[in-house]
Amino acid sequence: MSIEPAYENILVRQEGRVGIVQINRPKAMNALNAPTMSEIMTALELFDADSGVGAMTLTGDARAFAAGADIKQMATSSAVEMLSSPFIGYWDRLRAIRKPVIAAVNGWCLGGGAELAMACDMIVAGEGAKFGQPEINLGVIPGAGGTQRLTRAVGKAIAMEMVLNARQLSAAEAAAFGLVNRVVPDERCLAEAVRLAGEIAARAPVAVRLAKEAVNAAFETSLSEGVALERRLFSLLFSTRDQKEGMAAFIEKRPADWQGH
Ligand code: DAK
Repeated sequence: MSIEPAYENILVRQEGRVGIVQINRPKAMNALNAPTMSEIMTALELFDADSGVGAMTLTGDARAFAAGADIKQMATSSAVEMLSSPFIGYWDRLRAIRKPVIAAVNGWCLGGGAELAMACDMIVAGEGAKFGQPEINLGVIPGAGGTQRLTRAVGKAIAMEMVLNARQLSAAEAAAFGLVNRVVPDERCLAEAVRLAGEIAARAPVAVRLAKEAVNAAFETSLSEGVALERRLFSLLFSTRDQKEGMAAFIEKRPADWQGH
């Protein structure tokens, strides 16, 4: 019998093969304190280890995906405390998740909240979503990958404006600049992210995991190293039953029956 952890700051459920994690601190605009980040990561890691789940969706509520790290919690911290804070480790744990994670963003997506969404694999945005790195207004800069992931996503010009001058992006701008995958009516945001996650979760599971690994490698390696990794992962997939099944199904003009091995 599996025992579900008791969560205080998130809601967790499953729809088909999609695990859904909802940040639930509405009174604090879903600000990300350490217990909330810990619970998010525990829930995602449990879904990652569950063969009944093929992809995950991470969301907030109608007003905020997350308004950043909890300012009240870190306001009096020292530099040494921030340097040695375990907080940043939660983003590393998110990077280590092997199945796709799709952020469904409504409302405010600021600071650490934007960094959390950007550390996911895709972002579906409601049309009223607002993205920003307002840390400069607090006398600091992004500290959980914002300067790096944002710049890779939207380019130097827009990233400079957002990080140095707290420019906010509307959902439409975020889509135009390549930060989000698609914009949908606010009330459709989570459903669209779950639908997209469900489509991916229905695909060959090992190929999906290695596809994610290969695309992420494009941000970490040189072109030649990345292409070499891709070639090894591609070849590795020929050891799976699903590769034999997928190609046989094409030749026999029938849907493939994926087994995940
Ligand atoms: N932290 C704590 N509480 C927050 C919050 C936040 N980030 N954002 C909102 N709240 C709280 C407000 O204080 C308020 O609480 P009460 O006063 O009712 O107790 C409640 O949520 C509702 O907020 P507002 O009254 O302000 O609502 P409005 O609709 O007027 O404005 C807003 C919504 C989202 C525009 C506004 O709340 C806002 O500007 N929030 C702050 C956004 C922000 O500056 N975010 C960046 C935070 S800094 C680290 C790495 C990275 C980080 C930390 C550590 N390490 C390497 C260790 C990340 C840092 C950040 O994210």
